[in-house]
Amino acid sequence: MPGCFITLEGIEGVGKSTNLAAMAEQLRRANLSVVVTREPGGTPLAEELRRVVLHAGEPLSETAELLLMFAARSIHVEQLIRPALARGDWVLCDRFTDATRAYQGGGRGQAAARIETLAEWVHDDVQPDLTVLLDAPVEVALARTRGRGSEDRFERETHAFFERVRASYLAQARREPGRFVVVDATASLEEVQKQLAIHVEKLILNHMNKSP
Ligand code: Z5A
Repeated sequence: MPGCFITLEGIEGVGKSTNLAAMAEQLRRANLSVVVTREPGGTPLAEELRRVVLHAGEPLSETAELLLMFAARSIHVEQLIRPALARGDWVLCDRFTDATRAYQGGGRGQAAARIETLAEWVHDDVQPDLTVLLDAPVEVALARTRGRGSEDRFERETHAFFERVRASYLAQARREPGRFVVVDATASLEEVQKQLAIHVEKLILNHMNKSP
């Protein structure tokens, strides 16, 4: 039976990396085989593209940024995500195409139709079973990452940019309530992890009920 694909989304600082680790631990305790990965990146070559897109040493057009995100995604899906799901693994991914919809679509203003064409081309057969949107006001999320040192191209963006990204994420969650769960990331870490554990448990049970 194919595995399960869970993605974590949200603006910078909402706690994706922190909570991904706790979710992976929960799945392992349930004796499931887990692959933890991230975007952009996830394979050596896709990580090279991540470095380019986050730390380009020269101006990068919005079109080039969008195409680099999907180039990295194409490598990641082909080399890691699709084979892992085919083996029956549970794949936990820190960001996926919803991030492109939010950052390149909502944030930069790239046309939704263009993004959907690329998404269909690159991973029509690979879609998340569950997407957790960790949501917090921009000032709360950004305050958590302040003082971490050198900033990438996105971290240098304006408050207004992150407001557009957050609004796009929330609109996506409203459009696809069957796939998204929105978790209040301003709650304590303990409370956030309690909420996430409930959603993961539900998914495990649903998946087990589907098995032949
Ligand atoms: N990007 C894009 O534009 N298009 C795309 O298609 C994709 C990505 C895939 C890199 O992403 C950039 O790529 C990203 C969007 C763009 N840039 N931005 N912004 P990334 O995911 O690698 O980078 P990030 O979002 O900047 O990650 P982050 O800053 O590490 O955020 P996080 O993983 O969500 O947060 P965290 O590291 O788990 O937590 C931050 C701190 O908050 C940490 O000290 C925690 O202990 C603390 N924390 C976490 N939760 C709580 C709660 N509940 N209470 C209190 N404190 C907490």
